[in-house]
Amino acid sequence: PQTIFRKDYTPPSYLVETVELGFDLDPARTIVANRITLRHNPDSPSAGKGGADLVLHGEDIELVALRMNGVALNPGQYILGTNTLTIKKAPLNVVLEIETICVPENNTTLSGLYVSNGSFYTQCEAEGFRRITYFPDRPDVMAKYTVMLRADKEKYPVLLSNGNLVEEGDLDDGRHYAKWEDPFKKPSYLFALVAAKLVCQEEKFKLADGRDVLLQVWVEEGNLDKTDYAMQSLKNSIRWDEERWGLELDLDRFMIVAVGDFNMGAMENKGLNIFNTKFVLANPATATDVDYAGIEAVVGHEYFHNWTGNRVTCRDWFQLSLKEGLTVFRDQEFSADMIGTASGRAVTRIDQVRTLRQAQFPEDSGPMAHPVRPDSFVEINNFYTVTVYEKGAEVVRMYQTLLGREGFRKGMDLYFQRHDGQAVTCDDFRAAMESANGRDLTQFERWYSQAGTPILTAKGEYDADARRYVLTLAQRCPPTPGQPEKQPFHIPVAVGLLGPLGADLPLNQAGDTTVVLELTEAEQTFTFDGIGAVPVPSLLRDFSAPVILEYPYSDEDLLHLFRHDSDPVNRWEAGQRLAMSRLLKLTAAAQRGEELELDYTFIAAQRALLLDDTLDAAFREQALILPSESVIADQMEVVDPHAIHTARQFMRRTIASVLRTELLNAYAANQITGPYSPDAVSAGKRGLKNLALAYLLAGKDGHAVNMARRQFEEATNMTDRAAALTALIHSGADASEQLQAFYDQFKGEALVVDKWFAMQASAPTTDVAHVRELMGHPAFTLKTPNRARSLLFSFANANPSQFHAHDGSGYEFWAEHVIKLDALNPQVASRFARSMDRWRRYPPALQEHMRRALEKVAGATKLSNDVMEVVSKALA
Ligand code: BAL
Ligand code: ZN
Repeated sequence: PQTIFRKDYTPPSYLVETVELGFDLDPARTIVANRITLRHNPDSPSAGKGGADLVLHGEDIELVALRMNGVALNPGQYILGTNTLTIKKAPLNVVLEIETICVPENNTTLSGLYVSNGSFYTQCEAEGFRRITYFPDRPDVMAKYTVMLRADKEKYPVLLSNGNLVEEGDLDDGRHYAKWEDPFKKPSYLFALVAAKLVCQEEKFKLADGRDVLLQVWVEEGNLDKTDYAMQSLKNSIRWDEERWGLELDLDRFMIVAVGDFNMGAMENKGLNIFNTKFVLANPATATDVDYAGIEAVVGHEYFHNWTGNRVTCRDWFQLSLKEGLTVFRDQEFSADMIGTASGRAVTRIDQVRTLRQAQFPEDSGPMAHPVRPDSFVEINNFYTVTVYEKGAEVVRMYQTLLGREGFRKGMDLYFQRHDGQAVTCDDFRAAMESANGRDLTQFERWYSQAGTPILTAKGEYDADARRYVLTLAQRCPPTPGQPEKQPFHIPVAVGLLGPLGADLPLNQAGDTTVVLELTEAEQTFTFDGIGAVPVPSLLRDFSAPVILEYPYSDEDLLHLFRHDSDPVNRWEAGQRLAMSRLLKLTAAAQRGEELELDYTFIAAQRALLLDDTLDAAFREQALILPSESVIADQMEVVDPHAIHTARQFMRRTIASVLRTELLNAYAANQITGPYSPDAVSAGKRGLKNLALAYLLAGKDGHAVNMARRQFEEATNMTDRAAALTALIHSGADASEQLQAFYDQFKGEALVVDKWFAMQASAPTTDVAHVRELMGHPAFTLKTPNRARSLLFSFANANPSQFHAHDGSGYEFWAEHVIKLDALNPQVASRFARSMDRWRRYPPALQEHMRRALEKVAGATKLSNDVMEVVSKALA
């Protein structure tokens, strides 16, 4: 496979002015008529040469006819490559008429035009449009689109595309048509169509400028009762974008469509967002609090792309984080603002930190490590990563931390002013931030160009006579593939100092109790005067930079921070550090076969937290969740998944038995009566209650089993029902009756069946044989990504002690299914392939099994570029 490099970017030879697409939709044979007007790009390298080669992309489509400027071209006048169509020495102005055929019903890749449950949907980002028609399929070619859809009226009563509906009517052969016009120029990756049997919830909505817009949420019949939250989230998103950023909806109509077969979470096609059902459908009976929060975030995310992604798009795919990092940051801020309280914001921030540690830090130190703005790729679909998205969002957040909210907003305003309607780069974004604030952010660029998680070390010295505290900060960043040496980053480090009684000390004349230090060198010292007693530093408040912080905290320091830090994120962090140090010791003891013991200090701190009614339930829940097995694994030189599991289970069991009374009280005190509401306070209470239940079950408490069974039966919402069932299964209690009842009740709800598979796949008692058995269940299919993820991914990523079985059977299972999935859907297969990224961190015996499994995949015939890139980088 060919590697594509960022440094090789050249502007397109031809620009497209208009695109007129005609679709005769038929699952077995869809005819696409495409009329494009192009003109030679005066800014391309071929300028002034009287024309150039016109190269169009195309994949898996059959060319039927080709005309240029009204004249049919015969095969001698163009070159049909595997995935390109080239017209040599084309004139400066070209009208191309291209007719192609594709077969949507055979398209299991879910990229391009495909069929899901009998209806047509598209997915074009990143390079799916070329699977629909020949086109210069790159984001810097922006054009205006008109789309005519024709299809059988009974089977496909709803015909949707981007922009505004300008005409519709019947044809004489049982078919009908709809014509759509998108008034805005867009890159081809934002094209979409839907031809389906759907119903919608719709509403007129008034924008800030007084215009009325039509909002629609389209779903399959029978799901209309699950669209309220998506609609509410859409309205909240529109309002929030107006209020926080002054950005208004630019279309008369905005549509969301839910589809059951979808590779990603959702897609921001202009005016026609297509969503995985997972991020649209919810009612209290089928969706959990986490699902509701996901819907709010993803509806927001896709809507916010309308400005950050669509109006201003990416010049090339290396710039993906320009739109994704920024839009994740925007959706994070949206979710936080929707909660409103400072403690609620902190809980969302803790969740973000957890995701970074769980997924991004490991990526940054593994074989697929890449900068937020990658320098090369084989398959762009492999770069829709936690680094580009979540670390990218951290990079955007750091601008705001460095420039302040107002300064950041000025930068955003200037970015839109300069680049509306353009395809630009991460450097353009940085330049807008610089110009709007009169700041030099040259060094900040390294966050885009250097991969790896920086390690920040801190040392404090207190001089009692001088009443002075000196903080020394140093940074280093480990090597990553292709980047052996790193230059210092520009790191905002938010710092507070806690006095002996736990109060924040004033840090300057102005009395600020948190200051943002800017670390730009390999090492720097910062001095605080007027400090009356030896302080405990609260470093990296609100997780002000995506780094690993090393500071020689004593247990006393951590307990002090855990009890008193005014920054809730660092309060949580202190608890995680206390837990982690013990988990690592317990893991080592388990490896040596010693008896395990947990000190009372730690449990006492947990007890105090559990009893502290001044804290929100949501925060207490976060603070009681122990670091996950994979986060513990990340702290170990050589990972022992079995010892980690033993240690963590021991800790949960011990907490459960010592704090039984407190947990029972928390369970009782956080019951909610009345109708279900997904608001943060209620969700927090359910979260704490259900965590208490899971602990009690982990403690092998017979009474807890009955409590969980009762909760399962009496639950009035999915959050409580699924939590009870999961806790039962994961504790090893007999839950066969409940599992069957759950399945019988919800077998018609695909998203709930996904949960049913996932909770079993992630149970520590579920081994490979059991997973294979579950694959034989009539409800299982590899073809639907959500279903494949619910069973296979959950097993490989959320059940480490079984996936890493000593005999290598987990890895054999992995190899077999990477290959099977790849034949259907390379994007999904390649995600699954990444479960083996960290194989070199395991003991030699496991490594040997893993290497064999990787080699088996690498040696498979007809492997996609997607999977090939992942496994070859893993083996390199
Ligand atoms: N652009 C792909 C899906 C998303 O990030 O919204
Ligand atoms: Zn996005």
